[in-house]
Order: sequence, then structure tokens, then C-alpha cells
Amino acid sequence: TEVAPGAVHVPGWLDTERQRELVAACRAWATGPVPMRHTRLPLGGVMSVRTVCVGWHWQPYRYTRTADDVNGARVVGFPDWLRELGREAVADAYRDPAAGAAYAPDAALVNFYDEAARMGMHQDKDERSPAPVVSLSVGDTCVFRFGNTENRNRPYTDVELASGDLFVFGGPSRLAHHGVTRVHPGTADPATGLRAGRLNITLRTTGLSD
Ligand code: MD5
Ligand code: FE
Repeated sequence: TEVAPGAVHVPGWLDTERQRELVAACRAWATGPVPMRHTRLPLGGVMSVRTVCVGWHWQPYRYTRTADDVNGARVVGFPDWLRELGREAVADAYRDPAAGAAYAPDAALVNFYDEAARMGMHQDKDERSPAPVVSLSVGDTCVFRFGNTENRNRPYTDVELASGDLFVFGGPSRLAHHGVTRVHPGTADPATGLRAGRLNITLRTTGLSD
């Protein structure tokens, strides 16, 4: 479903087995050299989601190779299988094999939402590349708010993102404001290995090179 130009929602894109594999990978990253944690914001706030990064470490509001805001450790490498998954995602969402083949994400942000976590309306503009962002959801269903490029208010469209859903944000939608207004507890399928809460994995192209 095209929610806006370049913003494509593909419900149920990941089967249960691939969701299980993603949950296992996220568990390993979460307990890796840079542990999953609540990101601290420069003005003193703390994000309600917990995050671990892959490939490049996002600290508000830049990408680095070391987690200077956590423990100084080097972020884990971006695996080839995850880049392949991103290529498949872009090819399927846009029904464009060439767009898929050209996709080369180098960073992933893994966000974990407990039932109280939210993500305020924001734009993702720390990447220096026009490449699309791929979003994969596992676990509890959430309400994702897809807004406009101008400001964080109306007009926006609320979309339920459920376990296994793919969302690709590219073209004119790449800089749209967006957020997560709520998580529906108890809606996860335990067969994915995630009993409670929601995982979201976003693949990004930083446009950086060491
Ligand atoms: C989430 N994560 O569900 C969302 C999904 C984040 C974040 O917002 O920054 O970690 S990613 C949704 C997204 C990414 C890039 C562009 C747009 C949406 N968009 O234009 O709407 O945890
Ligand atoms: Fe975002």
C-alpha cells in the first residue's frame, strides 16, 4: 500500500521464521559491545525506547563508529545478510529490482518499545544520502504516525504496524515527520520469540565513510 509518494507499507512481509531470526540477531546485538540502552538527549531528556546500533552508532544527532555517549566501545559491523534483506525489501516494496540492487545500507537502528514507550514526531535527517529507509517491525502492534515534510502537526496518517510488516520510506517521503504514538500490549505472536513489546529495525545509508 502506498501511503504517500515513496512511502510503501507491505503488511506481513516477514514470515515467522525470518522474524525469529531477526529477534535472535537483535538479542545478540543488545548484549554486544555496546548494550541496548535508553538514549540520552543533549538537553537532558532520555528516550523511552531502548536502542542498539549496527554498522554506525547513532548518537543524537550524528553517526560515529564508537559509542562515546555509552561506553566508548566500537559498534558491531553491519552484516552482509542484513544488506541483502534490505535489497529484497526495497525491490519488493517498490516492485523495482534495480532499486533493490542499488540499495546499500550501512547502518541499522534497533528500537525496542515496551508498552509505555513512544517516539515523538521527528525527521530522520542525520544521514547524508537520499537512499530510502527500510523499517521492519516484530512483536506488538503499534500506531505509527506518518506526517508531512513541513512540520510535526497535521496533516498526518495513522497506520497500524504489526509484526512482520515492512515499510519503506524513500523519495519525497524520506524527510517526512513521523513517530509512534502507542504500542498495543499483548498483540505479539510468541512464535517470533518476542513475548512482549515491539522491535523496530531501520536500515539506513549514512553517506559516511570512515
Ligand atoms: C520505529 N523508528 O518504528 C520508527 C520507524 C527512528 C524511527 O522513527 O528514527 O528510529 S522508522 C520510520 C521512518 C524512517 C525514515 C523516514 C520516515 C519514517 N518517514 O519519512 O516517515 O521505531
Ligand atoms: Fe525516525
